[in-house]
Amino acid sequence: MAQGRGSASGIGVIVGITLLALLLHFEIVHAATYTVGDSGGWAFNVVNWPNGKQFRAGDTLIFKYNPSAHNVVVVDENGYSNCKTPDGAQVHKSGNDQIKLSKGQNYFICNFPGHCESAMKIAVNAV
Ligand SMILES: [Cu+2]
Repeated sequence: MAQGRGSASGIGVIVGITLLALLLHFEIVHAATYTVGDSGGWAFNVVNWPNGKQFRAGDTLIFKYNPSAHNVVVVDENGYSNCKTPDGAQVHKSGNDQIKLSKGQNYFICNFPGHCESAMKIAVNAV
């Protein structure tokens, strides 16, 4: 009797763990990772790279570049359009930065002099 109840709750635990694993797997499948610029990386003229792609909030962008030559700055729409770095902007400079997208527009520029003006910037809309 006691043994029967024990194995029944054992099955319940296994079913629970399986469901949890499926849910976690589902989450992983639905959060994508993109290398910005594909094989060219984060570089001049990367501006059109997001065109035609569908991004979701929680997706991760990986920015690969030589950190002595470039950086990645999180900016707002004005910063993106005018290549201006807002006060207190988040600056990434590892050369291999992983940044999660927020819902809505996400703007990134390289703020080394002249780089943003050379189309080293992207605007990514995440749904
Ligand atoms: Cu740069």
